[in-house]
Amino acid sequence: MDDGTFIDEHGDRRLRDTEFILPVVVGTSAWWLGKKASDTVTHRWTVYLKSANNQDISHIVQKVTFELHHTFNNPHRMVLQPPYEVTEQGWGEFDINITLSFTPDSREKDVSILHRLKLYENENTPSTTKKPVMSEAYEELVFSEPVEAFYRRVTSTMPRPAPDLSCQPYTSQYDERDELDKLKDCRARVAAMLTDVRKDFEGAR
Ligand code: SLL
Repeated sequence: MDDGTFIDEHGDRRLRDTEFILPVVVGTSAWWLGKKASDTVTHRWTVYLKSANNQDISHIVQKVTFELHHTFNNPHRMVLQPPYEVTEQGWGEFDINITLSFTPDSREKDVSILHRLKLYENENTPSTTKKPVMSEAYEELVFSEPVEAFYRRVTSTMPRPAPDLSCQPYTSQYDERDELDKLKDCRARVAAMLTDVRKDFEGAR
């Protein structure tokens, strides 16, 4: 009888046609040090990874490693518990490779996300010590046909709030309705553009 599961090549039972989605946000927040800035230290910054809906994800994530620029001491920073963040001081912007490892029972491969540390707003916005410069990106990590035991374990756990990040007050609160509105907006614009293109095309014939 088909119970919606199958055994993969490693002998793990997986759920057919099922997806487990983990929405996350990666970001940086940077404070300009103003009068306290020196040549080598102009900013204090934090790079972080959090669940997009502020839930504790430590039952899914085993560790998060942040690969900093080689000018930092021990650039390979491993964080085993939430909050998944690293705070440092420096002078320059660079790309940070963020690697997530999942709990072994997921049988999922590590996932890497590249995120650029942002210290400066655009040219027309002067630096201020009043609020941090933020840069965030939303990512959906999709586990397709997940291992059944893992899926049952993580979906039966009551969601718990995530511990606060050090830059918590400045991080965005992800709102699905906002995103849906943006998507609708995009679709409408694409449809309008297509109509224009079609009109031009018809006109040219
Ligand atoms: C740049 N390509 O030139 C980049 C490199 C490196 C930033 C930025 C180190 C601080 C420290 C630091 O801020 N490195 O060693 O304490 O802009």
